[in-house]
Amino acid sequence: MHDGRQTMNDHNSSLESYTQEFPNCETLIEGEVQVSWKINGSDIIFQLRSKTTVQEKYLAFGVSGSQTENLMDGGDVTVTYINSTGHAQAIDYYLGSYSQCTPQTGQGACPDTLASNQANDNVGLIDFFVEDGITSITYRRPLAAHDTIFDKDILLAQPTYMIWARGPINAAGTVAIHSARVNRNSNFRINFGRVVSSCPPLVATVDTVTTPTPIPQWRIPRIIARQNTTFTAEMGPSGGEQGYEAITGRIGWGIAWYINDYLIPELVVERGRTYTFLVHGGNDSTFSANYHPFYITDSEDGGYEQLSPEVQQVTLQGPLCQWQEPTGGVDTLTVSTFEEYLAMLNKMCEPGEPAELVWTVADDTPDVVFYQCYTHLFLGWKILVLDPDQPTPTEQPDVPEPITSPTPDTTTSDASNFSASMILLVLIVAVLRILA
Ligand SMILES: [Cu+2]
Repeated sequence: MHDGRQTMNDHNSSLESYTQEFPNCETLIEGEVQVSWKINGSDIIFQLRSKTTVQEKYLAFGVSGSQTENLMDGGDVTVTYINSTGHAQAIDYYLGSYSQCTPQTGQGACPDTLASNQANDNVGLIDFFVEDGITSITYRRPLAAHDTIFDKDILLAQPTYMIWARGPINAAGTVAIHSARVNRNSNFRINFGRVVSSCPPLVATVDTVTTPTPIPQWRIPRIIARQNTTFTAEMGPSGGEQGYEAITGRIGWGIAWYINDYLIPELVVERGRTYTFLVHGGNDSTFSANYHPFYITDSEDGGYEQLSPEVQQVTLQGPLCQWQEPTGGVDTLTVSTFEEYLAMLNKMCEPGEPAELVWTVADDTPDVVFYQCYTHLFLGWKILVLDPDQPTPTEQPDVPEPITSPTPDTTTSDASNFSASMILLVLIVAVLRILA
């Protein structure tokens, strides 16, 4: 845990005036998270205080997307977190839709500056410190919306519907799906113009040595396909810490590919064989949250669209089939096996025939490739590629092995880094065809 003080002295205002007691306070999560504020001219200064702050976990707080309920969609929030180098961040976000940020289109939960190149980051970090086990991040934003659409007003004359959420920051540096958030029907409003208010004191828990309990990984069987085989590719929830995160060792968004009704199973294929993927990833490109073109690549990340602005010819789509958790969600930590989890899910399918990807594995295909989503990062997993005379490895390792990709850095937008991914992608594009 970072313990120290980081200060950004904004404008010429004195730090003293910012760090004196905040007259107003409201509880976001009882005993865990509080927000204090004060009005400073045309700005409002917020201080978020949290009992538990883990690096790369965000706390987002801001104005609801609706004036009558606590709605994430359309919300204008500030995402605060401590990054991997121990520095505080306070970033102006617009929650355009309930999906991962797609920087190319600005759709999803994006920083304002990615949501539109017309929009600005109107939030300024002021101060960050840890004291008595309580982490405080202080930032300011204008009371009045600066960017139309992407910012929302905070009114002093009447209560404002507010939203908050907590969750992980993903490897791309943007928010992943929340692990906790305000209840949509909670009628949570704050009267920012009120005179004075207080919260019960926030007391850090004095932990004896906290050894994080390892989270048991769901056992997802490999699909061994040493003959020509047809697979079905659909979307579903990523199963939280026991699913995608445990399997891959990284943070996803909250949805992932399901192959033959299994959450991101490892596929074992053979060079020279032909595999057909029946793809149900959604085909409405204007709705990026539900648009998941399927492709195979040597990139562990996927999200090809985010990596390359110029090549857009992959159009492998099909009507969406998506497994969904029941209303209210599932606490996956109480579910001991994937099979138990799947039994709780319902599958919703749009009408129509799936798209069909036909892939004949070439002799020079690398030993490990990945099935991914073209629009979003971190939705797929591994395909093990064997030679015809090579025996199937018998053991599935308990801990994901580090993947060594032949591409040195697949997360930048440097065009020179795409070549290795592209070679394989182009091979596949050459053989794909779409059923009418
Ligand atoms: Cu996708």
